[in-house]
Amino acid sequence: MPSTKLKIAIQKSGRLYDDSLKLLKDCGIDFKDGINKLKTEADNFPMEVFFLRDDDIPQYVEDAVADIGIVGENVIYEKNKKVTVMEKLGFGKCRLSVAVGRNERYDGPAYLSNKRIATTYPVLVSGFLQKKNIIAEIHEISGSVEIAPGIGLADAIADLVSSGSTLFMNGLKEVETILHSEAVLIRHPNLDAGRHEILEKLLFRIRSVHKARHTKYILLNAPNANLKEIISLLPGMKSPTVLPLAEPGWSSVHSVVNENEFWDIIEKLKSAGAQGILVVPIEKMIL
Ligand code: PRT
Ligand code: ZN
Repeated sequence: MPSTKLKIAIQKSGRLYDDSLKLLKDCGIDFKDGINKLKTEADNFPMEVFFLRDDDIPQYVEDAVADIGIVGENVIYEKNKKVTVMEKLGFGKCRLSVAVGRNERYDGPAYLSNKRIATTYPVLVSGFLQKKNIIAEIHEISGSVEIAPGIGLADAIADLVSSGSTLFMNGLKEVETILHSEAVLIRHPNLDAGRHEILEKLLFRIRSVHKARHTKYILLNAPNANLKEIISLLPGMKSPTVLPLAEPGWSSVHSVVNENEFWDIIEKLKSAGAQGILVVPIEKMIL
């Protein structure tokens, strides 16, 4: 009997391609990448990788052609397929926003009443309009949405925004956010036990990689007289490791700190007499 493999669908090329590959590689999964390929097999993990257009991924996962997939939330909620969202992946961040001409006076969603809105996201936009009790005309177009107001095709647009420079360059301003989106891992709603087990292994690795990305390993030298104060500043996984230095009266302290509190803690450590502070990235973090 052939052994079970988990089939994952990722974007073939485009904004999610590099980060999706990197995530799998950071999880220790090796395979040849997807330029001019439809699928490949991992060398060291029971996984097959399919390279597809992002718009098709929810359908393939609903149909169990792929067991899992990596795709933007914007695509999932627009396509409304029967898939389960497992994990936010922290890349491909953007928002689906409504934008109008820079010089328009926008005073709330009522502005959009009876206006023409160009978008590639008709489902999400009509959901937004319904929620706001606004009746407007949605023009579904397949690309270059941002030029629609300039050529008289629409009064407003709803499109994905990340830096905002596309809107700016087209004389538009962002006035409403319909959805915040990032890449997520999705799965078919009913995976068999074998595939489920592989997925659990993958999720465990993904979470270890994420934890590590937000955490740094810190080493410093502390005068023994201030050890207590310095240790109290370091949360660590359990408690910091303290080792005596060759020089009497000094210790080496090792711990982990969260990225968010990092600069704050460094300042306090310095004022408490810590010296030779080294901060190094952590590759994986198993809790
Ligand atoms: O060929 P395929 O169908 O697979 O790819 P695609 O062309 O449909 O998608 P792609 O690669 O452009 O985007 C894939 C996913 O990346 C999207 O579904 C989003 O989840 C995510 N993402 C993140 C973005 C953006 N940021 C983004 N800025 N997708 C598109 N954009 C576009 C936006 O449509 C607009 O044209 O970038 C422009 C705006 O960018 P800023 O930086 O000027 O604001
Ligand atoms: Zn697409």
